[in-house]
Amino acid sequence: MRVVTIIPTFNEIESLPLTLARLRKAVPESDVLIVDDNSPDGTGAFADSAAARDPQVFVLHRTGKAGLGAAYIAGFRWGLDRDYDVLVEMDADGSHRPEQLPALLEAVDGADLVIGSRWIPGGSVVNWPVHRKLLSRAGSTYSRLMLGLPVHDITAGFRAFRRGTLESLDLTQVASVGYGFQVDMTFRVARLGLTITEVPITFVERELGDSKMSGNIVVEAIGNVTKWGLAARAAKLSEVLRSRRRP
Ligand SMILES: Nc1nc2c(ncn2[C@@H]2O[C@H](COP(=O)(O)OP(=O)(O)OP(=O)(O)O)[C@@H](O)[C@H]2O)c(=O)[nH]1
Ligand SMILES: [Mg+2]
Repeated sequence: MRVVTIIPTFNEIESLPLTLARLRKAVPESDVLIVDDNSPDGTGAFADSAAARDPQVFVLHRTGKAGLGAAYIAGFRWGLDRDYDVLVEMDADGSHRPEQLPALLEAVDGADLVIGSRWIPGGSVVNWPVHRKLLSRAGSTYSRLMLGLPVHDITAGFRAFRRGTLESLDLTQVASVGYGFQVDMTFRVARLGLTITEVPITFVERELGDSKMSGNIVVEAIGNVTKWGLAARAAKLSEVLRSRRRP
């Protein structure tokens, strides 16, 4: 099984060196692709120097900050072109512990998508205030009910995809950024009837550098979930009405 772990970065010069070292130690068999959006703080240059030292580290430089979703899509294309069997999503900021990646990789043997989940038994969050935990859980519950998804941590960003899963999605259609991107991908995978497995993880709030998430991203995610949920219901309703009208 050939694995590539994709790490999107924007201004992660403080976090990336440690995260990369931990990942290479914890899962030496995984190649690593850093997708940097021309970070002004020198993250891209650090990534280049890491790639020069380590033949399993690769870098994709993009011209400017275009959001986490666009960075992952570019990373997926890169990995699919190079025949990886499993493509992993992982943050640079230390929130996703590389030491827990083996559990995701073990589960992806029997699933099309594995999500490292904070909100199932055994999962947890370290260093989040109560209001942030509530927001994340409420967002996941709302999305689960609205979209009818069997997933407890819908915005989670520590994931392992089998290549076939990504190949069966039309990646050009995925436009959302931030948390919305993760919800969008989950919804698309579930609609194809593919298997999604959650494994518990310990999510650690970033200690270094600044968050790139904003209120806009949260609003986009909630708005999209509502729109998609209502559209799915409307489609189901018109299906029912149509079948009743048939003699
Ligand atoms: N290439 C690229 N990476 C990004 C962009 N926005 C965020 N990232 C990276 O995506 C990962 C997650 O971003 P964070 O800012 O940590 O977002 P978050 O984890 O949801 O929010 P926090 O909990 O506040 O850290 C990090 O590795 C970021 O560097 C972007 O526009 N382009
Ligand atoms: Mg983070």
